[in-house]
Amino acid sequence: MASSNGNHTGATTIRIGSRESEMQYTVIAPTQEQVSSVSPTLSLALKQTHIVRDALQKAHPHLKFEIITMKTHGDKILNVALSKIGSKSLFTKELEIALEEKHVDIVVHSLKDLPTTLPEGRVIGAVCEREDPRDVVIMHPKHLEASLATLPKGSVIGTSSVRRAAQLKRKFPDLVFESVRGNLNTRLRKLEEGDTYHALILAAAGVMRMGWEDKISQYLEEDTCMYAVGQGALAVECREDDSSTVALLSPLGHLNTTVAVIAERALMCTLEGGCSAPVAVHTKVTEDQLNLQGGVWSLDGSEELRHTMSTPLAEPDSSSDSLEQPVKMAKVSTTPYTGVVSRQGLDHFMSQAHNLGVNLAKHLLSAGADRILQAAKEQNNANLPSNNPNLPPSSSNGQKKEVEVNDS
Ligand code: DPM
Repeated sequence: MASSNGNHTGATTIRIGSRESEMQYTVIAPTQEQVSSVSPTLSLALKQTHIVRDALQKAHPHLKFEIITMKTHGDKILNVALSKIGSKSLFTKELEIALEEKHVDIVVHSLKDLPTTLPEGRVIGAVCEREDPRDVVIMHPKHLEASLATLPKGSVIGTSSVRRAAQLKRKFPDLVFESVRGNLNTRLRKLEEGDTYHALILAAAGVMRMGWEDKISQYLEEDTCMYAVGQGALAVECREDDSSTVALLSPLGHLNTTVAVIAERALMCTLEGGCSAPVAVHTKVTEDQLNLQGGVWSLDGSEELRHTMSTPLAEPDSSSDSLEQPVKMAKVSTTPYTGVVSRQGLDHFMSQAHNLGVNLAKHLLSAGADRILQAAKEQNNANLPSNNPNLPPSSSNGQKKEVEVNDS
């Protein structure tokens, strides 16, 4: 935790690092006077940072929270091929450095963008309550009455996610899947103002946080498209040794979300899938049980492997859904729970959830997931156009991979 005046006697300020807003301006009317009344459209990253800042402010009214924005490497070089940069932390590196050098105290992420192994000395201090984790369809204005099942043959669906493309190709072989790049604002503009895409597939959570709920045509259920590990949950990252900040984040933690994502991340970690692997999940938490369905697909969707497992979750205090613990009880333990801070009293649930993910992964591996994932990895590494998931995996055309623009 940082203090504005170097000690803790005055007003303490917690500094929150965020990717800079795209600050794309929505022009309300084309006249000169009205152009001055434009409203900035915040990026998803900054909206998410505001959500966490507001929750922290509510939990700690006496503290000050300051958002420090920075442009990340990935934001600056959107047109350079990924193969020339070769970095997965394109959008987070500057933030990681700022955290390490103590220029900021916390950083807000979409959990699905955080690797299952965090950099040394870093922890997820809180996983906030999950938004709707499903994927959704946003239709072109010309096709508002359609669904994926009724779109004409050959309709082009925009997504750069191999997970979405693989599952949907299997279900809708007559649709064509093409990469769509840019942040959420750019993608929506490409859909609505262009003639390239008939529809986009996006995460409901991002769409809702942008305030575009009324643009959603269809929610995809698990028989059609299972979601990504961690999708819909926000994670707050901090330094492992910064125990006062770890304690401060405690009220933001949401128990059901935390156990669900620990199971999902343990599955992903054991499968050794990265965030671009065709791996998906569907998780249900009931009062006393955690249910995890996991799946892996070949890139063209021809192979599918799914399995569901569950574990009992015995609640010592079923009336409370909060991770809040007295400050001095906050205990940090990173290794077993894929980066998520463990808190005394909840360790039991976290370990049950973690075991569930590991066991499901082991089951899938023994049923052939390793072969499917290895083949997918080789096809990706062979520099196949992963930004064009519609091409069959064997038809390498030598096209360079482009920057996978992360929306958050
Ligand atoms: C990751 C993927 C995508 C993002 C891959 C996947 C989607 C890329 C694309 C790991 N990160 O989901 O299979 O569609 O081209 C991202 C989004 C959000 C976080 C946007 C989205 C918002 C939702 C959330 C990009 N990261 O998926 O529509 O907070 O979970």
